[in-house]
Amino acid sequence: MRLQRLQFAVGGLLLLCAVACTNKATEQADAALNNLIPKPVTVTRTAGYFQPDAQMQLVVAAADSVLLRNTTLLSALFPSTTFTSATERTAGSKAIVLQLLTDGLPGKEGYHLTISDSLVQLQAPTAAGVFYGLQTIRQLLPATKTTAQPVLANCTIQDFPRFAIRGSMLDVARHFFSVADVKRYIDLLAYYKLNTLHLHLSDDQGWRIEIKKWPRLTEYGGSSQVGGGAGGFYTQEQFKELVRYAAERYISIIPEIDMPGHTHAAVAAYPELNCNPKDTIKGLYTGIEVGFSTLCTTNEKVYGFINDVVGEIAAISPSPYFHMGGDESLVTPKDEYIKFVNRVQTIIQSHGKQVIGWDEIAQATLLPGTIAQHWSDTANPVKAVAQGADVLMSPAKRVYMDMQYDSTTKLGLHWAAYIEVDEAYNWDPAQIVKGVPAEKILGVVAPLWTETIVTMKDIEYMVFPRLTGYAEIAWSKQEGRNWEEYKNRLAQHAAFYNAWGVQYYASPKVPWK
Ligand code: NGO
Repeated sequence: MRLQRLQFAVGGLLLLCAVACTNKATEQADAALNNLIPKPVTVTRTAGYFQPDAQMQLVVAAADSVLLRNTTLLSALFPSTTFTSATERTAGSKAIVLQLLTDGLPGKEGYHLTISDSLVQLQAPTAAGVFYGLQTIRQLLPATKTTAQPVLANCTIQDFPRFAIRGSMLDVARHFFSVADVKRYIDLLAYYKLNTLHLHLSDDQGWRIEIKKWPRLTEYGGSSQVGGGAGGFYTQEQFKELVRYAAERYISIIPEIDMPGHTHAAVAAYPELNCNPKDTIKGLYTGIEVGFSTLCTTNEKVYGFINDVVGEIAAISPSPYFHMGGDESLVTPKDEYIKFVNRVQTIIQSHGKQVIGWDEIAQATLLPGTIAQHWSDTANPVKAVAQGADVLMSPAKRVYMDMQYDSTTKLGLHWAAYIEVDEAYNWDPAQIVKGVPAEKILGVVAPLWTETIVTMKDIEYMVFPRLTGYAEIAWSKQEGRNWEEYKNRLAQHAAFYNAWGVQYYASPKVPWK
């Protein structure tokens, strides 16, 4: 009798937990559906929940190796014992089905996700679209993997990005960051459906990529950084590894070699590239002034050098783009600067790449396909558009993640603005420069310049949570986007930051839970 009562009590407790735990799981599932970032184009809640069981199947066409690779990501999200892989769903079993399907799906990066009691169906025209759908599923699940089965709220989601290029720029020249740091950065970009990492690979303080024909660029030019630390560089093999790692996450790396200005490290390594009386600095430069260096644009040897550099990088970089910098060449005479940009565009194109440059390049004659990246002077992107060029949006006042949040921020600079999290979110790329309409905007890239940024933790603090908002600006439609609604969704993303150990800035403007 006693034993019976005890069994009854234990059974009751278990039942209670089952109910309470399920309630917690369904509450989590409902909240997650409302807190997606970037916000999908449409989300329709339908009745019920998908509750995985022990026989759950993961269904994907075995012939498709890229899709198969995507599934490893998915298996990692659920407690490991639950998946059996199949090419066809067993009738009646619970399943997650990934499908490549072109019919009726919007845009090549879009996806369609339907969740019902027994089926999660993810369809997309490309493996990239499937990957973005998987990121949505990731956000629908608890940020920290538990041993209990998670629950998904039934729904239909239609989604596709607003802009083609959605990314971040990382300056690895002012301070060098290891391959491991860059990989972690790539992982964080992927979670928010960003598809571009622009690497700023050279500047006055350091040259960060091996060029076999010009070895002193890295041996000497890469051996220091701001403040005089050891610096560093990527070998071509390491660069390829970064490209591969990023590509698995549908992120493409755009390499930038900044020229003709921002080149002190190169001319320190090879003084014959210099004819600039104003660059009187002996040896390597470890300060943070800008605008004092230039390649000797009238010296033929310089163009041979550029051809070698672009050629070696183009050969290991699958991106269709090569970024030539072109900003703040303050000591290059203007007519020489224009001739230089005109000529370097042809060199880059001869290596099969489309040119990107900071917005100053719009003063030159842009070749068809050349893209201007707007950061400062609004006259420049207007000039670019007048020449038929597309524009990337990186306006310093809004998206420079090296700008301090407010006057109490210890890291960063504030020459362009203080950018609190709401300021970072509340703008429309199509409204930022009169004369540059949405159709001419190829994308949004949020740069992190690293004059004051030394460690991965520093990176994280300046980047998050602002980059989460930039990802939404680049992906989601403008209509209906507003800070008051967004800040509540953002608050929930602390769970992801915490799960990943991201040291984010806990802005007082966000109602963190
Ligand atoms: C400017 C400058 C960079 C600095 C950055 C600091 C551009 C395109 N050139 O942006 O060299 O690092 O500001 O905020």
